[in-house]
Amino acid sequence: MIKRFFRWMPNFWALLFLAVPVMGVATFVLADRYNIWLPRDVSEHGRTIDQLFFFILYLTGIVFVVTEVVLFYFAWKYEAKNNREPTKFSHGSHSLEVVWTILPAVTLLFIAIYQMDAWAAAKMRPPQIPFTAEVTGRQFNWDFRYPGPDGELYTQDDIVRTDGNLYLPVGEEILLKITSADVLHSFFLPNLRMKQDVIPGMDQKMWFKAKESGQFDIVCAELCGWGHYKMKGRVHLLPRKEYEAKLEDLRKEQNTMRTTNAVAAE
Ligand SMILES: [Cu+2]
Repeated sequence: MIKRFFRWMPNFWALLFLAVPVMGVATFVLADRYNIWLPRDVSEHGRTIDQLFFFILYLTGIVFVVTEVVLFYFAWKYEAKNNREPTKFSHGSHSLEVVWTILPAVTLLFIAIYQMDAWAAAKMRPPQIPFTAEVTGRQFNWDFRYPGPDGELYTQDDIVRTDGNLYLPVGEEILLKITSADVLHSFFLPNLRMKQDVIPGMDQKMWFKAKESGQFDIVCAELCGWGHYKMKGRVHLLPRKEYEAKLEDLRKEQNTMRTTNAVAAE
């Protein structure tokens, strides 16, 4: 039966190979319509990151389609059924190999230079401002610590939260300090186009400016143990006034808990 199938459709393998670029391009074209494309960008710098992403996507996309079509063409043309002559192997072409080594090398070098500014802005030039909050990754939660009214971290009036909700002001430069209490994690804010590996024993910095208020996902992007899947949270981007009121609420709540604990301990 299989034999009969191949007699009926001698170029089956060539067509199967052709299906790869066709489905690949179709997925790309339809992704936006079915909402499985990039999450909405609410950051000020995100456009630069997205532009880089699209530039590389189109570049690799064109190479991908051309390669797949050539593969299809040869699979179709040299199908064994229609070519009785045995294959002849060649020892390769020296100049062709030089060309296909130099071309990708130049392309990679170009991308490396082209993205340098974006990298420096996102990873090398932190703003000279006090920390907005500290983020601690632990198996399997994100903990947040905010400076109290004195504006300084690690003092008596700090607010510590372990419920996975991070509150930040919108439209302002934000500087986060990122640490780990145990293993490698990765603090990922998809809607802010920000991702930073979290490494035990190291203090990392992350900075950005959000341009829209709302609630967005916090994810761990580094497999960190059995509970990695549930290491998620929410970032709440609030206008200045609401943000201040929220922090004040959290501080009061914390103080009440402290007083209650103190009373209970007596
Ligand atoms: Cu994780």
